[in-house]
Amino acid sequence: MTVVLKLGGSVVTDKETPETVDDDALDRAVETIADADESSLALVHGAGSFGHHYADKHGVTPTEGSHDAEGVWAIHDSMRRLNDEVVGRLQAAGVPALPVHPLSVGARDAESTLSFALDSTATMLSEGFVPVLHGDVIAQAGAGATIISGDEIVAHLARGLDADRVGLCSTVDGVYDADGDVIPEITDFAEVADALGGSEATDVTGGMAAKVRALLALGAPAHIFGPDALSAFLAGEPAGTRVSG
Ligand code: IP8
Repeated sequence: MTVVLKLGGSVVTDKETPETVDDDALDRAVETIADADESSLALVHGAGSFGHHYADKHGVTPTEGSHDAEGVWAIHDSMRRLNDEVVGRLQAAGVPALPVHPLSVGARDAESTLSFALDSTATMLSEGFVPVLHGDVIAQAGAGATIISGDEIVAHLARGLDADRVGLCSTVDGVYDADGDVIPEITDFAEVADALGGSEATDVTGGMAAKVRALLALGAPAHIFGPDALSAFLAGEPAGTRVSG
């Protein structure tokens, strides 16, 4: 059973204060992961108050690249420091975590098609480690370097590792309907298009419509849930909204 789990940037950092880890929330997530009996787990974390701050400062987005090496390094370095923090706390809790930095293993061509070597991640998993990836900057042909979000990495890992389950742990309890209740299951975007702003809703900030569409296109069932449901997700139990195309 291979599980891909993303800890959202808003879960592990204090989004209001630049470069600040949310100690309590991260420790709680780490403890839950350490207590779970999951033998093949790949983790991804978002940027929160680390990478987004520097991405804004240097004007780098998933579609706007930069050739300024110092700026690109500043974005990557902030994510590397957050990754160090996550890996260090996991190891301290007994989880055999190791870092995988997307800048060093991925690239996009001029049409934005991603190539992302999974050898290191897959081999870590088969050797009993827990690879920990993160949103990052990656080189892009003709554009310098652009942002790759944690969600894009999750989708790539889910397909490339043939994941059995995918989880997105964020600060919301799931996908909400128009009345503010969590929708238990989504199998078709049309079911939730109205609640999420319509099927044409564009999404440059990683909003819910884009997440749901991307998850529906995966081969594996995915769950969107809040931190309280993390242990249920890791135990294979229902958690938040199940998205399965
Ligand atoms: O928080 C963004 O990743 P996300 C990555 O998963 C950077 O959207 C470096 C801003």
